[in-house]
Amino acid sequence: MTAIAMERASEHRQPQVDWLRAVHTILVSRALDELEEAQLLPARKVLYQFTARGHDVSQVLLGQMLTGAHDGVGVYYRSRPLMLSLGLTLDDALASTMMRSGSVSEGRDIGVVFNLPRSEGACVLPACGGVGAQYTPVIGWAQSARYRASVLGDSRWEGSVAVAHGGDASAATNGFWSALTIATTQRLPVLFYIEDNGYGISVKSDFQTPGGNIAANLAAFRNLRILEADSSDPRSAAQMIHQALGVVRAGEGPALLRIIVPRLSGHSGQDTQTYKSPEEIAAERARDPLPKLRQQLVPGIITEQAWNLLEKGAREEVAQALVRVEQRATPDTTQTTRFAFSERSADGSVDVQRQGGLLAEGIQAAVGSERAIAEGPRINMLTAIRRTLEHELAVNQRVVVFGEDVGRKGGVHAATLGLQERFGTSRVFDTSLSEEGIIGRAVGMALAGLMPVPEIQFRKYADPAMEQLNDCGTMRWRTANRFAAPMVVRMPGGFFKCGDPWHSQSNEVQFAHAIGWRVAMPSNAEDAVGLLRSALRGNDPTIFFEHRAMLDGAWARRPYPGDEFVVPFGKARIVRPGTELTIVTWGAMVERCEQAAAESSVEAEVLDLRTLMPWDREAVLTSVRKTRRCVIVHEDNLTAGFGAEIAAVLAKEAFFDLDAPIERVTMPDVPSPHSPLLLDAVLPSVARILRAIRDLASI
Ligand SMILES: Cc1ncc(C[n+]2csc(CCOP(=O)(O)OP(=O)(O)O)c2C)c(N)n1
Repeated sequence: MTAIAMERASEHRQPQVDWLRAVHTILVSRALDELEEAQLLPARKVLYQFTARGHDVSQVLLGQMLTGAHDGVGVYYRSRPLMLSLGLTLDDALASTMMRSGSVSEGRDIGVVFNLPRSEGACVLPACGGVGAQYTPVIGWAQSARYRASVLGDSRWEGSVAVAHGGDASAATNGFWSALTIATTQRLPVLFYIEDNGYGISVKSDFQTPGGNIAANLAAFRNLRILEADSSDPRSAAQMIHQALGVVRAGEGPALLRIIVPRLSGHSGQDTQTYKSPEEIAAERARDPLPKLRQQLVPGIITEQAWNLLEKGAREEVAQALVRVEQRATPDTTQTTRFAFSERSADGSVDVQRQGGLLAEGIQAAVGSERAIAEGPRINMLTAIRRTLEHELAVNQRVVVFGEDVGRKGGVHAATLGLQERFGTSRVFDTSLSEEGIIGRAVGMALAGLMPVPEIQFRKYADPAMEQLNDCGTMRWRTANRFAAPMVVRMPGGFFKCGDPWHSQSNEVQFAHAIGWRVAMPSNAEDAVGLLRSALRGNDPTIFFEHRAMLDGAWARRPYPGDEFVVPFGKARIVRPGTELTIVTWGAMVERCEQAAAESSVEAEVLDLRTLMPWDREAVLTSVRKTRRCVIVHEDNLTAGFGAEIAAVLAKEAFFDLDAPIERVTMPDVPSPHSPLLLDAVLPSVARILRAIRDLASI
């Protein structure tokens, strides 16, 4: 343990609870819940209400103990007392549920899905509506705390911890188990803080974990300290929270604290709790920690009179907050489409998010150059990717590369070969086999100021990570540009000699359709270098699709274009100029289209889109307006493939310029088949493309 960590650990031998402040926050939280339940929900001024009554006392105590300079907290929809304890103002809390401007999401997200950007003090990572989604980003934060202290030498991060706050049912989710595996195998400073109210909406805890006690079931889990507490004894609960945090803060590895709490009303405002008997409800009420806290503090620590004043004061405070919040403006509807991606202000400067990524910390990457300075012989796309990663790792200490088999083996495709040897195991590392864990961890790392470069071994295996990918993509928008998690997800996919439904999927359209992701699909080594570098120096999350057929394909080889070479997103490349027909394509189909165009007697112009989000509409429209005919070629399935989007834009924008229907040459709507014979029968072949060119030219 370092000196600073030891000092911080000793500070925490006794709970540092400011009882007056705690009681004040608890009472404000109660009054807020009561106001919403009794008035604002029936009046439809609040549309979603999640009471925290019963959960409030222990949450506020936890919040008071998160005193690290860079503690990271993952919360869920019932975390409002914790948020108030961490510094969320009463007005902002109420403005969030009432969907007023100046709130944490500007009315874009449910009012209990909170976040709290902080350059100093406990930072609350943007919460999600999905149960269990909070866990793996917290892991990324914890790993980054260690990285920033030990690799970047930033002592302010020493002793910082990450806390994941969830309910008992959330301990059944993939995210929980993924996070638990990573935290315990890597001995990360993480506290799993599980509030067990006995229910997930109406389903009892023994459907979530056998016997209903996750702490008991994890007793044999290695590298995990287990603690239990009951909120109806608030002072000893405070002691247990303090002890659990002390373990984690002292660098002794992760801990899990299960704390029993009553849920004093329905799951949400809509839930009438018909599934509970009157006896069960009465028993829950009897466990309300607030009267117990009063018994424990009055009169020894707080006088009866002071308590009563606090109670009255809290109700008045909330009533006054309501008056102020009702005067706040409703969110500006003209702004709703802003901040799906990083944006620039009128003066050209980036409208930087408050937290997440490098720009938020004032670190500006070199712009690079669009001029390729060809160096040496032609190299394959795989080497081009490896070399670009190597250079960016060398010039930017915040870049970290990780995934399954990425470390010692150098990746199953060999894209990271030798990188761990050169940069060490903190910067290039293997992960457990959990794609949710890989992407969720990357989210937490990006939020903690690193540039994560996770690898998904094969495109299809992004499926288990889709929740984290989607939540990452929407983060900037749903926090109204308070948070963003720029990263580059490398993802090999597509056919390679043979196909199969697991390793050969392309389905790039899924990411183009998801909100907030930039999508690159290079066809050759030079573009791979430029696009990867642009993404690594960018301010948005990016999917970098590495086509397996092109990684070592002869056609895709190009000289290395230099260490500063960048290709901007949204700029198509004219692979072959022509005047009679336009072929729009990307990825592995570019080579086939070029060949088909060369073999045809038609003057076909071949456009390689290079990126699908954004895609170069202008280049396509300009070409089609000139040639008046268009064939779109992609490897992905026909129905709702990205070609459908291009065709829809052309149908609207170039309707009167077209002399023939828009044609699509794609895979039919089946998965990629394994037998090369079957694969060849369905992949767009040079012959099929050629036929489409000829047919279209003859109309
Ligand atoms: C992934 C996902 N599945 C289902 C839901 C719907 N849902 C919301 S809360 C909830 C129960 C969660 O219970 P628990 O984690 O114990 O927390 P509590 O509400 O009891 O505090 C469910 C099923 C959801 N939000 N996310």
